[in-house]
Amino acid sequence: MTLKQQILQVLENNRGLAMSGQQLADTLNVTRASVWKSIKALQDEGYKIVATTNRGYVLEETNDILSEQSLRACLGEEYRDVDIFTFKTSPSTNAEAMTRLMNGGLTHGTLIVADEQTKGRGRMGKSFFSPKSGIYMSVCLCKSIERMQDVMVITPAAAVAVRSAIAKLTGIDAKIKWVNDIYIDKKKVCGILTQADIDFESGKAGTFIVGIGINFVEQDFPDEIKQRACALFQGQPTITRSQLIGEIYRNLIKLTDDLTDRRFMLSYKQHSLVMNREISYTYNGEDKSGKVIDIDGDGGLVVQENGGGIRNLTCGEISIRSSANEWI
Ligand code: BT5
Repeated sequence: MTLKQQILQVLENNRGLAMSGQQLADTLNVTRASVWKSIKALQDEGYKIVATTNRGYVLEETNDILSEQSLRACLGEEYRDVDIFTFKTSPSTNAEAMTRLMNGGLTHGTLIVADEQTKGRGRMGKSFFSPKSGIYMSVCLCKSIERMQDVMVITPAAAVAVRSAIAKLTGIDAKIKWVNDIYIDKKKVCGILTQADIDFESGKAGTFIVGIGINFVEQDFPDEIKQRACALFQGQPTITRSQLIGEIYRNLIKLTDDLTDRRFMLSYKQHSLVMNREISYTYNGEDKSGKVIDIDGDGGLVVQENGGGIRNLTCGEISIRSSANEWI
C-alpha cells in the first residue's frame, strides 16, 4: 500500500473523527510533511478531508468515493483478508470477475465494485443501465455446491441480503419481485444477476458470481425504463454506498455459507411483492395467468393457474397485477 492509501485507510477507519498530522505521522512512521502531501493529493482527487487547526484532518461522513479503503472500513475485521477491487468505470463487474476467474486469480469472497458500468448486464442478454454514482458490485462465491436446489436459492439469498441491508440502514421497506429484483413501491431499484462457472467435465459449478446493481441516487433514466425504475435516494443520501455494500456483503456471505439452511426463505416470502397476487407469465410459449399461493423452500413460485391446476414456476419472467389494475 502506498502512503496515500495508508492514510486514507486510517481516515476511513475513523470517519468523522479528527486525526492530527502528528498522530498520522507517528502511526505510519513518516514525516508530517509527507502526511500533508498525501492529504493534499487525496483532496485533489475529491476526498472531502477538512483540515482544522489544532484538531487535524477529518474525513467527512458524507464523503462517498468508493475505494478499497472505504469498503474495508465497512466490511470490518472479519473480512480483512478478502480481495477487493474497485473501478471508476468498468464494462461490467460480473465480466471483470469472470475474467479474473479465467486467469485463475479469484478467491472466495472477492468483492468487485464499480462507480459506473459501460456494459452492465441483466439476465438473458438484457442490459442494466449503470450510470455514475450507482452501486454495481459482484461478490464471488468459490464453493462447490452439490445440489441444484441449493444453487437455485443463491439469487433469493442475495435478494434477502439486499432487502434487509436497505431496511436496516435506511428504514425503507423494499419488496422482492420474484425472482431477482428489488422494488420500492411499484418501481425497480435493484436487479441481481447470478452467473455460474460450469466445469464441463464434471457438469458442476464451483464458482458463482453474484452481481448486484442498485440505483443509489436519482438518475436521468432512459425512456424505456423511466416509468419503471427508481433510486434509493431522491435527495442527499443518508448513508454512503460503502456502508450499504458492506452490509449487503456481510449478509450475503452469511446467508450463502450453508444454503441447506433455508431460514432466509421466510424473509424472502414475507417481503415478497408477488405473494397472493395475480400474475401473468409465459409457460412453454403460452401466455398464462394465475394467483401466487406460495413460494416454496427452493424459491419456486406456486401458482393457482386460471382455468387450470397448480403450476410450479422455477424461473422466468412474470408481471404482477397491481391494486390499481396495472401490470408491474
Ligand atoms: C437484472 O436483470 O436486473 C440484473 C441486473 C444486474 C446488474 C448487476 S450490476 C453488477 C453486475 N454486473 C453486471 O454487468 N450486472 C450485475 P433483469 O431482471 O433481466 O432486468 C433487466 C431489465 O431491467 C432491463 O431490460 C430493463 O427493463 C430494466 N433495467 C435496466 N437497467 C435498470 C436500472 N438501472 N434500474 C431499473 N431497471 C433497469
